[in-house]
Amino acid sequence: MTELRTDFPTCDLFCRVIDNFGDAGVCWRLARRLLALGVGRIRFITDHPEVLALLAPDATEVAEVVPWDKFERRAAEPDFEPAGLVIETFGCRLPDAYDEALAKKRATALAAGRRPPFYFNLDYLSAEDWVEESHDVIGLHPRLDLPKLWFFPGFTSRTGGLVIEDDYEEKRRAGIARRGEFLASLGLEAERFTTFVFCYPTNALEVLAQGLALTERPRNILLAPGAAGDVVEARLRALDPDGRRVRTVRTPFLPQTEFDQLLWSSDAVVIRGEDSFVRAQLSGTPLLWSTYPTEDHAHRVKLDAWLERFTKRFDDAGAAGRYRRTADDWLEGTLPPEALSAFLEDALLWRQAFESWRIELLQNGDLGRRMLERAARGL
Ligand code: TRH
Repeated sequence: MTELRTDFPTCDLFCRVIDNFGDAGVCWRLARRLLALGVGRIRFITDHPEVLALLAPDATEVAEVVPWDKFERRAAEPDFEPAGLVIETFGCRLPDAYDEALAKKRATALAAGRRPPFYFNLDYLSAEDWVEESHDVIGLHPRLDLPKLWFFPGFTSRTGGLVIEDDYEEKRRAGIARRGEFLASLGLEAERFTTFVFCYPTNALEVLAQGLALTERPRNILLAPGAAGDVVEARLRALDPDGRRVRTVRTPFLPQTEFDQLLWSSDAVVIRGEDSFVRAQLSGTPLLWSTYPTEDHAHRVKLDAWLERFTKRFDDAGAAGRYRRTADDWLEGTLPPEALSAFLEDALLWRQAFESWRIELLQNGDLGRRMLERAARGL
């Protein structure tokens, strides 16, 4: 596919980190994608540059990374110039001084008959039906003449799609071919069934450890850094002290550009959040989703909405029903260890649906491209 040539030379992308890595992870993946599509220069404004540095050690070579406070002060200076493309993420609210400078730039451009800056708010990912109604909707500023477009990533053609690089398929093929080499670099045998686990401390970790260790055929377990991995690792060592059933490895925190290799090297994954969840779906590796837990239980609604769409991809209604129960019970914490182990044993059974879903997502298209095409049309 040919790269889109965009005529937005500059972009300001705002990212507040609520917790964990997902806010910066989603924003940074999009930033890279926009640069690949021809945006000349990105200012990445974040209140937690250290989170970005972990995800992308090369971030400052790729974009101008500006701490939020510093940028807020800069935005109040009289000669400050906002970018032509502005992306607020997850309703993080831009500094007032920035909104004012942007409204001024807009007024000047309109008066001169030039294209005004384009202002997005990019929201969280959800498979819920209401997303299609809220996507591509203009919101007005309470005080200023500063319209902003609500844009939602998503799983259907009536949403913005997911970030998918043009060379994703090529990279995936190469990554799958590298599986043996990658697992060997971690001291693991490639012939073994391999599961990557990146979940939350609030998940049913005891069940997970017991289910992983419940096997006749020795398994490889890759555990991501973090508290959940610490607990599962300790339990696996207790359940299988001589490592006859499970060979457990803690993976280092890989740069985001290398994260896919964990998914391409696995036969099944337990995956969390938003960005990792998307990458797992694009990989086609059968997954159990640890939806980001919220106090209002929105995570259950999110999982249900996703299951509703995904399980349609199963050819076999019985398998679809079993998958749905497994996924629901995993999130609820009611999944018995035997069922967790059976999910892994039956990975081949799920593959067809995950492959078909992944193709659908690829065909549905790329969020970065959709944003630039939409911005080019103006408000
Ligand atoms: O880290 P997450 O749980 O983040 C979030 C946040 O909590 C956020 O507030 C919430 O809104 C969101 O979940 C739903 O999960 P996520 O989104 O998958 O982000 C993890 C990022 O970390 C992702 O970009 C992949 C990256 N990563 C690496 O680059 N290397 C690694 O080794 C690992 C384990 C992750």
